[in-house]
Amino acid sequence: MDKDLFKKVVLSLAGLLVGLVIAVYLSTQLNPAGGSEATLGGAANISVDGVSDDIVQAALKTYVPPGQLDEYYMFASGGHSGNVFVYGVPSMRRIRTIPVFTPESSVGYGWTAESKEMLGEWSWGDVHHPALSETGGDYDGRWLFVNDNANSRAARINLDSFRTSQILEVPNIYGPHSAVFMTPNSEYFMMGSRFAGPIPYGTYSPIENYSKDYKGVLAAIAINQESGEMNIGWEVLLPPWSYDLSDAGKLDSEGWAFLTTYNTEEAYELLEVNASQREMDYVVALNWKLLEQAANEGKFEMVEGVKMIDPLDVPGSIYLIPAMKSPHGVDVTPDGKYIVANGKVAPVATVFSFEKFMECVNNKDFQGEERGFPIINYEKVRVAEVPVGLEPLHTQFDGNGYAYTTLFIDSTIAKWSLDTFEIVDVTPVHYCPGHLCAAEGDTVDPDGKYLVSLNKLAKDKFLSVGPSHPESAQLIDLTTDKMKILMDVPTDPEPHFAQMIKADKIKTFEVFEKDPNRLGAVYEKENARIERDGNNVTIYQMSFRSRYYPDHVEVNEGDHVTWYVTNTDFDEDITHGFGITRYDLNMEVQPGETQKFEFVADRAGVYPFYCTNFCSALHQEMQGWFIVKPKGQQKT
Ligand code: RUQ
Ligand code: CUA
Repeated sequence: MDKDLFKKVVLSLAGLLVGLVIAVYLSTQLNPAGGSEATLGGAANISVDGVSDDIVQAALKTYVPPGQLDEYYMFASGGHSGNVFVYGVPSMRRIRTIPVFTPESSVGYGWTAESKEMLGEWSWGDVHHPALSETGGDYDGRWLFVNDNANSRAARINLDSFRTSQILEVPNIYGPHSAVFMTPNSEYFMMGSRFAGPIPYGTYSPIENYSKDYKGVLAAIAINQESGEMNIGWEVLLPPWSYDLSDAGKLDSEGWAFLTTYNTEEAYELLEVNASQREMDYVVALNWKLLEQAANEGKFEMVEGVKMIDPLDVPGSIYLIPAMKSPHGVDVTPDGKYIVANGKVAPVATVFSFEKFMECVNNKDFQGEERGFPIINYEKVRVAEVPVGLEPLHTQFDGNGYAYTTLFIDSTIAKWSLDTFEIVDVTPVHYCPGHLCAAEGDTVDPDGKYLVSLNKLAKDKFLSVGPSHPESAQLIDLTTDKMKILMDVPTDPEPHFAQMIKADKIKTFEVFEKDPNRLGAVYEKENARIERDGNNVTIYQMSFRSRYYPDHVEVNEGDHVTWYVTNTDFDEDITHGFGITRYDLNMEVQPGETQKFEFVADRAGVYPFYCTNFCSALHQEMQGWFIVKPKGQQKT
């Protein structure tokens, strides 16, 4: 028997067993009313009294038995928690919280010297949109980038360690909500502004000068292909409109970026009404390769240390495509041929042809201009207005020729054909979906297996926790003709966008390697030590099952303390914590890793420290004393 066939047989036998266990369990739990026969891989019929066939099938499709792993990772934005949440699909188990813009004491993020420096002066952030790195328009599993809509920052998470490794402040942008979206070979990710404001930061201009002095900005953040290091490549000035979540062109449309806008009315009060006056706003089509070239040729001014390009100096870099009334998300189809703009205030998803757009550009076939940018002739580029329903927000793809659009007001997801532009299926979701996430659903090669609806409201879906409820995510099966909801899970605020990547694309490492050149690292007891240089004390400490070495440390009140801890256990998952009581210090040190605290010992007394991660049978004994001698008692 060949290996694959053998695996299939083993798996279907295992599946059968699991199914039987569930069936027996369910039959003991539920009223025997009516009955159901579920067919398991054609191998057996499972009849469960009182349980519909749908429920049995859904349970079988989402149950990941002990010892088996999920097929996908889903990285979901944690909104104003400042975090990223990692789920396994199809089990929808939350595997990890990755702190990004907010301190998280469970891993010492915000207390270690390195993470404290990364977080800088801000104590919160607002993560909206994750973007996985790409090669050839497909996820490659190297890095995940996210935006901070509140404090105009970008962050990189290394996917070999699931840790935030860099935070970059992006000047000149007020609230980069239209972010982050990735170019097909991770040359850049882009960040476009939600708010307009005078630049640089700190410039005063009264609100009446909105149209003249307030600017929109898009930043192109360049990615070092070896290290993932982010640097600001260049920025481009935009009209003072609001830019929403955008997408980069791919394949046919590679080299372009598409941003939806609202408030082209340039209203600065009562936006709810005044920003919805026009029947049409725009999709801004931006030729990033041309702008990159302009940056290389010196066609920019330096603003806050950043190359700022005025697009009017680079003819052909920006075109406006009329799009229906305050559109929200814009998504490029997997083949790069169509651009789908979701209406928000109009009940349609509008499909534009990239080929026809290029024809208009080449023939200078415009219907006018605004703020010096040519307006493309709407009738010539629009191929369909798909009547998806009320308040369409975002669209994803399955790779089988279908698109899926969330309808916020209708509380549904509409499935429609990219060939006939007809709606083929609609499923209710609970409730008010914003984004949705299909398996690799925004790449050139979507998997089409699962879809997750990221819903803003979850009233009555979970046990009540008071007036405010969690948000909800619903897993939907895309392998059947009709979309089928398989399960609901609660999520923390706020599920904006998520991306789902095949699990085998991510390669994590198991332990930090021994590196005698690493600053502060010690691996042998004879090297562990406390050094003093005037008021500066440096501690080189080891942690291993089940002690610290040294396990008491004495300093003088007022000393500046640099405290390195190296975990010399090179076993996967043997993490030691290190918390100093009543000194507001806590960290984790992963296997083989060195971490550092820097602080001033400004209070005298005795402060026990201990290991906060349960690591061994004698974990409770893993402790020591930090002793600070009062000023008056120190010898000079
Ligand atoms: S945009 S819910 Cu913040 Cu992601 Cu559409
Ligand atoms: Cu080390 Cu507990």
